[in-house]
Amino acid sequence: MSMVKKLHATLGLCLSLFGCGDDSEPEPAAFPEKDWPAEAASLLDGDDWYRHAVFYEIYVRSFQDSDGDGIGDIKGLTSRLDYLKELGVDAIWLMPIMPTAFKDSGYDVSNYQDVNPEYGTLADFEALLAAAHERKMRVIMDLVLNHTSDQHAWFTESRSSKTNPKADWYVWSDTPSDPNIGCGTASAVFGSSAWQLDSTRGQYYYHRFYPEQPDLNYRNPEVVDATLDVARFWLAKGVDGFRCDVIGLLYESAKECDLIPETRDYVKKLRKVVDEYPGRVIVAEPSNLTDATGYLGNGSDMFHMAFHFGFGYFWTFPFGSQNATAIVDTFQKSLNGFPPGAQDGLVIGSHDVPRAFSAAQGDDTRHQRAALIQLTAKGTPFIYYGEELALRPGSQQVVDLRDAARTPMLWDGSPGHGFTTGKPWIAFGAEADSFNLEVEKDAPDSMYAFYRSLLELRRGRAVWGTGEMEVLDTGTNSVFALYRHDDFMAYVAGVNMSEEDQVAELARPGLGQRAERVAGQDKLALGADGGKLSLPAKSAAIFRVK
Ligand SMILES: [Ca+2]
Ligand SMILES: [Ca+2]
Repeated sequence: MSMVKKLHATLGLCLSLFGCGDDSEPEPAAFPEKDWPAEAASLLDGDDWYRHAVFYEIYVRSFQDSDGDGIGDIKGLTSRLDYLKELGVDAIWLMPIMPTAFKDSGYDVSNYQDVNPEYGTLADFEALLAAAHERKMRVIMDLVLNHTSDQHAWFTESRSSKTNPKADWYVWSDTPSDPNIGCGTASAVFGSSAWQLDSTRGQYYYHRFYPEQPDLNYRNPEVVDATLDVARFWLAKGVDGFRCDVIGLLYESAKECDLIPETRDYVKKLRKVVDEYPGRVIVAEPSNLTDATGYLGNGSDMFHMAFHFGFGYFWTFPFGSQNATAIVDTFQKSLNGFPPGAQDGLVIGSHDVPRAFSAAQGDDTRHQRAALIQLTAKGTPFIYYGEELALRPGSQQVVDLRDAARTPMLWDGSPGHGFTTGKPWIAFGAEADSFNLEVEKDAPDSMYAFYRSLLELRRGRAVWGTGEMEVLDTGTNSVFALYRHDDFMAYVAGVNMSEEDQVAELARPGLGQRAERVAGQDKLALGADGGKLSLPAKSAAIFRVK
C-alpha cells in the first residue's frame, strides 16, 4: 500500500470539497503525473531549493549519542541521516553546536569558530556536511550574534579594563541604565535586570537575556566585521546557511530595539556575505511575533525566510476557540505584506515552546490538523525533531523550563531508547515505551505514518513551495481552507477547527470539477456540486483538484 493510500485509510482526517458523504465518493480522477523523485531532485538543485525543501530542526544534544556518554553528538546525528531522508526531510537546522558555557543550551557561544567538544570536532562536522550533501540534503546552523557567553574570549578581554582593545565590544555603563537603550533597561527576557555589575571593570554590562549572555555592541565597526567573519568561516566550510537567533535585537536605541534601521543595515551586509557563496540561505527568528515582514526587505536583500510565529506560536488558541479567524488573518497578512520572493518559515513547535503534543493538549487530531496547515500553506515547513512521533514532554529541568521540549529522540523501546547506551543527559519524556519510532514505524494510524504520508505528498510537487495560495472564504468561522495552484496542478486543503461536523461553501466556483482525495478518511469526498466541502468534527483533508 502506498504511503498516500495508507494515509487515506488511517488518518482521522478528511478533505472533501463537495461533500464528505459516504455514498458520494467520486471516482478517482486521472490527473497527469510526473516522475516525482526526479522532480524533487531537480527542485532541490535549483536556486529556489529552500522554497521546496522540508526542514527539520535538531537539538544535537538530544538526537543520537554515538559513544555512550549520554550526550547526543555529531557522529550520532550523521548516522541518522538516512532516517531523515526516508522521512522526507531535505534540510536540517542544527541548534547551536559551538563551544558554550551551556547556561542557555548553546545559545551562549564561547567560541564562534569551533565545535562543542561534547558534540565532536570540526572534522566530525565536516564529515556530517559531506554525508548530508552526498544524500542531497542541506545543513543550516544556528548563528547567535546578539550576544556571546560571558566565557567568550572577547568578553574576558572586554571586562578586564576600560582601556583594553575590546573595551567597547560590549555595552557598558557606569550605572544600571543607559539613556541610549530605551528597552530592556528594567528587565531582561530571563531575569530581573538587564544590567549586571562586573566587579573587575567596575561597570555594568547590558544583557537582553541571561546575565551570562552579554550583548555585543554593534555600534563598534570591529564587532560588525568580526561577526561577519564568523559567517564567512562556516560558509567556507560548506554550511548551507544560518538560522539567525533573535537577529532583530542586535542594535539598541533610545526608543526602539527591534529591527531598527541599523539592524536592517547589518542584515543587508550579512546577506551580501551569504550571497558570495552560491545557494546559501538565511532564515530569521523575528522578535515581532505577529509580523515578520520587516525581516524580508525587498525580497532579495535581507532574509530568504522568516518564521511565521503568528501561526507557529499561536495555533493552539483557534483550536481552543474552534474559530479559524485568527489563522485566516495571519496567513492573509503574510500574503498581503510579503515582498515578491520572500518565503514563510512554517513551524508548529520549536526548542522555545512546548511540544506540539502539549500545545495540542494531547489531542492528536489538533496536532495533525495544525501540521496539515503547516505542510500545505505557502511556505517552507520546519519540523521540530520528534514532532513526527508526537513526543511527549519531559519533566526534568537541567537548564530551564524549555527542557520539557528538549528530551532525547526515541528510536526504540530499549532502556536507552536507541538514543544512548549510557545514561541520557536528561530524562526521557513521558510514555517513551509507547511512542517511539520502533512502535510507530509500521503502525498505520501513528503520528509517524501521518507525517510520512504528507511529506510524500509534497515530494517533487513545486506547487507547495512556490505555487499560489488563496485563503478561501468558507462561509463559516469553523473551517480553514486553502487553494494552492500552479500551472501544473492544484490542491484544496480544508481543516475543520471545530468539534462538530461542518459544511463549508467554498466561494470559488468550479474548484472541483475533478477532485481526488489524497489525504483524509476514506469516507470523505469532495462533492461534485461546485464548492461544498463537508468535514466531520475535528477532521482535515487534502484534495487534488483541477
Ligand atoms: Ca556522545
Ligand atoms: Ca543587542
